Amino acid sequence: MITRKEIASNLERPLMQYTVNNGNGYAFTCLNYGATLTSIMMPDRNGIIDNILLGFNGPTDFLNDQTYFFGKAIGRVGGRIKGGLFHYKNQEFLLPRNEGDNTLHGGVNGFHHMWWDVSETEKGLTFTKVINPEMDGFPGKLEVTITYRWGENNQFHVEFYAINKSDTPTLFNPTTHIYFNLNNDKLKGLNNHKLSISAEQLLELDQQQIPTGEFINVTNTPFDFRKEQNLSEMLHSLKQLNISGYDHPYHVTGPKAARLSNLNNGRIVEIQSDRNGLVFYSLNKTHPHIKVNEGNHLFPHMAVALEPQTLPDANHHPDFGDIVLPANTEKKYEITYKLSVI
Ligand code: FUC
Repeated sequence: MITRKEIASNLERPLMQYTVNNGNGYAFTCLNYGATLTSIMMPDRNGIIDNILLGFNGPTDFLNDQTYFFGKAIGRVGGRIKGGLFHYKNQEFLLPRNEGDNTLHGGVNGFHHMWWDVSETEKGLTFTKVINPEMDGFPGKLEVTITYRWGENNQFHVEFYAINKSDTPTLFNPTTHIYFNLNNDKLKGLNNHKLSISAEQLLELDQQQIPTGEFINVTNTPFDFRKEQNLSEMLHSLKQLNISGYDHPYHVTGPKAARLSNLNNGRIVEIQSDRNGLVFYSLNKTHPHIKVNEGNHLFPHMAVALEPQTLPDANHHPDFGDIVLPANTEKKYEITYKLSVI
């Protein structure tokens, strides 16, 4: 069942909120701005139904955010692009720079900052947009479709499809920026969480968090999540090395990218994707005046973002994967979140 309501009418477009209920306590809610996922509700072991995502306190707080990207669709390209540059054959394209000289999460006018047309399907929603270079600063006219839908056994599916409807090449490496906190009481932060990531390597980053091109082996480091690990303990060991938290691209092998579970209440989220990267961000820097969910103040490590994508800055590193969408070509990506309780 799908319900919709208008949240605000005094904006460029009416801000609409949609809830897609899958029954038995499972439901997701999103906005037509940023294709933002504001909640995924699910039960725990004791039958308590709660939102497993972290996001702003009120739906209008999601407007204009350029810092946290809570629940946002990210594109055309997730992560950082060195120098905000894209070279193709003999051409050079200047991309929107929004973090020093670099491009982050599609620039200020990326997917997260756009109004989307929404249509309802049987168990989901489809967001569509025709994006011209004047709108976001990337080359090429891109027709984008994002789908959020329920599948079998409470699997939540995210699908990205784009077709380059121009004679100019462009880049396409979208992701979602949902942050998970599986506790009912979000003030418990990442306590009680266990995480595994199917990766033997992560990318080395420079001072500006741009990949150097080198891979680092996780063995004997606090980056080793091949076996599931207690997240709070791992954050503690990272701090012993004077690293404030996780903000790292993992090189994942196989379709099962990661698994997050809660020791206390039995909630499990398994993330599957067709990409070779997963950015693990433990929400390291926060402003204390920000209010989230039911009105609590945001604090560091209150939730975790696990962003499946092709390894960041791939357009400068052929061995990271291919994110170029040449003229008149199309591409589809899929992320599945398997939700369950033990
Ligand atoms: C992640 C990080 C960034 C940024 C953003 C909100 O993708 O890699 O550092 O802070 O999320």
